[in-house]
Amino acid sequence: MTLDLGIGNITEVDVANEMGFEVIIIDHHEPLAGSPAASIIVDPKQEDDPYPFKGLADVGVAYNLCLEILGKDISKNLNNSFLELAALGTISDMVPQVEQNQEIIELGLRSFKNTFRPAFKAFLDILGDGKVFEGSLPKIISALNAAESLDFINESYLLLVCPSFEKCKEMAQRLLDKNRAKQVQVKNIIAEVERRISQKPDEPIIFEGDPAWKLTLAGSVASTICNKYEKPAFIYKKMDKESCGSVRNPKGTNSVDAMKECDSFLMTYGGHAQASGFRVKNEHLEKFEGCLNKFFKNNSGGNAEKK
Ligand SMILES: [Mn+2]
Repeated sequence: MTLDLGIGNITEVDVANEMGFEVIIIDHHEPLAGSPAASIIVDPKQEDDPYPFKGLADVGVAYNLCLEILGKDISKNLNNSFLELAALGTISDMVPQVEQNQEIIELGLRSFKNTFRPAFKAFLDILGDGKVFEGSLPKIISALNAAESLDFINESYLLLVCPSFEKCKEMAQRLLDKNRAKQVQVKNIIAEVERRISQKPDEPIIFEGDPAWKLTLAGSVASTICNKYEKPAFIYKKMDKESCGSVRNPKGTNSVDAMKECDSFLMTYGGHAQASGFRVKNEHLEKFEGCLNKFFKNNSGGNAEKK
């Protein structure tokens, strides 16, 4: 079962099928050309999908699916528990806070104030004597985002399902510390990107990568750089043979359209107009960058009307 990805992974789903997996995709990203051969695909952005609201974060899609599966059997407490998670996920995915997103956030945060979940109690205890205050949510969200996977299990998951308050406090503190360290690393990468782009101020995009940069930080770096310079920002980690990166685009430009245009150089890509990702063979990096520069030279802001 894939969450928040899969709609663009035609090849990977074929491989999974060959290996004997049954694949279910629960995604909210834009479909590319063709759909993967999964047995079930839930994605409101599919062309023939009748769901009226297309702006859900993937956590919102998952929440709706839970309601659909559990039907009337869902208890008030379980629903509140889901809503707390859906609210946090919806806020952190930075989707527009309208329609069902707004509803999820409102109901989820109402429940959050009296949360039963030891993990959230632990955060609130560390951050503000157990009470919710103005800045507690962003702090909790960034801490959960700073988690890494240990043996393929995400630390945030382990924290969110941990029943012991004392243990949760240790884990929450560790994530808060990790987030602080991450902020320092992000700042250092941004400084390096800015040093490099000062040499070439006239390029229509910012396209920078390095073997030393952590892929998990690429999104944060790209966001800051894109906001500051108001240019599409492609930030990647260069590995032995391939590079993998995150993209952030100013409003009115479309990163997925740009990569569609340049997809002959790419291994995979996908996401949203304003935030997406890609994987590319290192020998194609230069051609990919050239193609993007050409696309954005010809389409600076021109896509605003299209969407
Ligand atoms: Mn997403």
